[in-house]
Amino acid sequence: MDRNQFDKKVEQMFRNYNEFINRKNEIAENGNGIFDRYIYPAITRNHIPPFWQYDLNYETNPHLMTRLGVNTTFNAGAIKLDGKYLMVVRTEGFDVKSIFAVVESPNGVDQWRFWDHPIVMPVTDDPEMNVYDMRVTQHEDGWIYGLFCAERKDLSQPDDSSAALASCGIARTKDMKNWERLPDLKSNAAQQRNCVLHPEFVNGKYMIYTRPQAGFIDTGDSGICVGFSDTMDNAQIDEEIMVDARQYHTVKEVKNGQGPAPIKTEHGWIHLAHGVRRTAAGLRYSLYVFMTDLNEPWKVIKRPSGHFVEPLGKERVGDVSNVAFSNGWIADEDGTVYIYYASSDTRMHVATTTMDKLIDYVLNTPEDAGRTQLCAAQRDEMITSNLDVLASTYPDIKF
Ligand code: M1P
Repeated sequence: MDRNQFDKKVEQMFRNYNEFINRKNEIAENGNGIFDRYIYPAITRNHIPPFWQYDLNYETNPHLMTRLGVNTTFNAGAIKLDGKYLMVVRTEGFDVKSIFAVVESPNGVDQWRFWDHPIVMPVTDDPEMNVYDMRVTQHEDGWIYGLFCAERKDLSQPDDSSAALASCGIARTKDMKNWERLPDLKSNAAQQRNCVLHPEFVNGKYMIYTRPQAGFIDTGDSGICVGFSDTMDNAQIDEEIMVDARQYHTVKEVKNGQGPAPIKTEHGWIHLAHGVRRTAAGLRYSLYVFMTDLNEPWKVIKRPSGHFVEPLGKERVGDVSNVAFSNGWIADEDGTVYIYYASSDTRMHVATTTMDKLIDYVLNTPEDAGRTQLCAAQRDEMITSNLDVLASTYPDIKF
């Protein structure tokens, strides 16, 4: 194309881009009363600025080709800072390397805009191949910590080109722009993924949610655990206590992992986690919620049954299908809770609820009755009560 066509195409590209990222999102109909989904995903690869992917120099890219493509935008940490809603998105390039990138919204729901530059995360003296799934914690020590998976080739298996080691990478910042890399977490586990820093000191120590793993994919007999460290400068946990174990015939039968840092309420800490089931179609990831004790956050005190968010409709399809995954949420001052979840390792979504509803959900959703006969009786009891309510209060409703 000639220079004139090139210039016009660049201008059109940015017009389309601005129109797209300024699009308003809307609550989808048919909510479940617990939270609202939205009609559009929050962040997709179409939100990536053109100058991240195209060489805009006519001399070096006269066909205006994508030079460094971005495939997916998912598994984002989240924080509200200086009145802005921020996500730290895992952007996966065509080269299959994940890069953390901050996106900003004025309202937590739409108009997400990527900061001009991604985070070029400093490395330790053992640089990793890949980083992903940052959990952002505003800790009471004054730092904002990002804990993420740092993945390296497993050099003990040189003949297996996919053998990898997952460990917990740690970095901290005050402004989400300048990151100080700290040594990776040391623990007794062979591998770690889904590690999250608790926002408060517990008995004077940093408390870290972990998910010790036997291998890169398999977790062995682990679940969501916690360990304690005297410092984050050289974080080390000597012992891990089980918080929430995997369980036969539940949404967390095969494995689970802590989502974002828990939210503190007067009743206890509310946790968002993912659970994994094995099906004939492969693994299915959904989100579930539980509450732990205020003073002993490793003790579960409430377990609403089943999943909280499942991959639904178009969310079910993507690079890794049938996955709902969350590592970010924001509890706002006005009581709104923004739940950021990724679908199928491909795109980000937002769902909104309120603290009141979330607390009601945790405190009043029945626990899993344990087995099918008891679950049938549990449901039948509610049906019987509802039929009474319908007959006495809503006699005109037909069903
Ligand atoms: O592909 C689904 C998810 O798989 C992993 O999660 P987990 O360690 O619990 O199996 C992670 O790689 C995550 O990024 C991914 O979304």
